Amino acid sequence: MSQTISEPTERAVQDQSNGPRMSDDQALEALRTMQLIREFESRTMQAYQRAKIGGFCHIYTGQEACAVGTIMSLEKTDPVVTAYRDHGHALARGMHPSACMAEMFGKLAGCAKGKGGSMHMFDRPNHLYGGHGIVGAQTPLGLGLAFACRYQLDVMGSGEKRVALCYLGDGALGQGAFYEALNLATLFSTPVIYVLENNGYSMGTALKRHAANADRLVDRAEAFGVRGVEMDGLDVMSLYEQFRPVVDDCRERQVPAFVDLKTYRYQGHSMSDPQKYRTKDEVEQYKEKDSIARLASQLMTPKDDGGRGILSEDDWSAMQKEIKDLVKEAMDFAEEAEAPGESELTTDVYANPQPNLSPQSVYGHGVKNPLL
Ligand SMILES: Cc1ncc(C[n+]2csc(CCOP(=O)(O)OP(=O)(O)O)c2C)c(N)n1
Ligand SMILES: [Mg+2]
Repeated sequence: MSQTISEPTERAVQDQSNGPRMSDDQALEALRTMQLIREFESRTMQAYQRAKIGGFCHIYTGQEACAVGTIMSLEKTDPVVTAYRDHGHALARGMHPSACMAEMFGKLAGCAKGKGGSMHMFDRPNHLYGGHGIVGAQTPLGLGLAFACRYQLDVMGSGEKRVALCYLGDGALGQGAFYEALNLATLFSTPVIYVLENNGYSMGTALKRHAANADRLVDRAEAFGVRGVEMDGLDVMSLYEQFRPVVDDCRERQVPAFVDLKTYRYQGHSMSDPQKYRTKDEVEQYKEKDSIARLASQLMTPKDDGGRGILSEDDWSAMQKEIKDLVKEAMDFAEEAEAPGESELTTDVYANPQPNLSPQSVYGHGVKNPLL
């Protein structure tokens, strides 16, 4: 059954009292990061088709404003955790495109030494704690990260109020672990913000077919005493202006929140999805509301006509070219980078390696276990 265009963006988006306006510099930065993600994803698809990338691979194109508008509202030390559609979050969090692409190519220079691949982007210096493949599994982890922030503040006297951002897809709303996490979030008063990237589908199942009371998903959070807010996930400036006050409030009061972002993915669920469950027309209608085209146009429109008037056609072309070159460099880097050696089979695998395991029991094929 195909989803109609009235899903999900025409569902009521609550009126929000807006926070600080996105500055001109921030708006340009948002445009650049969103375009970086788009270009990166288009190269990722090409590399996947050339069999340079193995395993599952989920493309973020269409949802760029979600990662960018929310991550721009954070401090650098706020922890972030997400699901498997994670390349955009990694880039928005500051991971270098070369480290991200090398990870997908399974190379040693990847952010997880090539052992995680597309679904497991991990970047501790930038406080990104994955990339998780089990639907909903990141939701208790988000709670744990927020609990750690609170513990460091209250018990260890860090003096730093932090918030944790935990992204989830609409499909993850069906996981019980999420409600266990919401329950504890209120009980323990943890500053976790659950960001629902509501793209209207869980694989090939439309939201209305998998979620009861789909027009009021915020009620689920409110049932646990967690504030729930709906926002347009296709307009990065308004998203930032509404999301930032939520972050500030959760940081200040050290409380949780839930944000339902209405968005859309242009590509199939993963690289192997024939997309029989939706029409081409539906995708085209969402492309007309494209978040990057919208932002570029807002920045190019003269002030007198209600825009920002800070970007010329030439500036925009130059920005696109600079990003194209950067992503091409990342591709070349990933292609040429060294593959992990056999010794990497056991590093970072066990926190407490068991010395009494025989090499055969670990590998079977007579490969020497360097830990033994
Ligand atoms: C526990 C579990 N069940 C099933 C799957 C298979 N699966 C992978 S992605 C997915 C759909 C999730 O959709 P959603 O949460 O909306 O995220 P989106 O792909 O739209 O970003 C499913 C069912 C899984 N990975 N984990
Ligand atoms: Mg979804």
